[in-house]
Amino acid sequence: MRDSVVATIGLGANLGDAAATVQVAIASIGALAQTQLLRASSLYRSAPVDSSGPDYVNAVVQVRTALSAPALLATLQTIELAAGRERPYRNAPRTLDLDLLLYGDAHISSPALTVPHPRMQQRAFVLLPLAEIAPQLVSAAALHAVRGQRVQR
Ligand code: PH2
Ligand code: MG
Ligand code: MG
Repeated sequence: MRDSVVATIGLGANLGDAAATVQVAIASIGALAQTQLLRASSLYRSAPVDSSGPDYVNAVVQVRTALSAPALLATLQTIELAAGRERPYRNAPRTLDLDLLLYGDAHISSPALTVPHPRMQQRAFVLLPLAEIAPQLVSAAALHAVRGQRVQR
């Protein structure tokens, strides 16, 4: 793929059949135009962080994509909508959340998108699956800092 970038995407769901939704979303991401799925983590069960409702199912994937960051974000939002995503309030329980965590080594700060994701280093439900597929991106200190959060593979 020409002019492509490795992007890292976090998946989360805690309404409906969350595990099935996350599996379908991984397949949908792999089917995106100009995008190739490189690695997908196992599914993890995690306690809600600053959120409510049932436990979440979380995962992280890496893709190689020729889509720009805004184009990738827009396509991820169409996958969220197809899964019935509603946004009644911040951090509400959700059928599917797809977060662009990293886009190569880009630093992006726009009203619509902040990359690297500003809270990823504080969240075990991101760091543990990320460490499974890209250990070089996760420091021992970061893992140590989130050791109190309940996350189970
Ligand atoms: N996502 C949030 C807020 N809290 N907690 C868990 N365990 N998993 C998530 O994916 C999650 C969360 C906002 O996107
Ligand atoms: Mg999120
Ligand atoms: Mg989100």
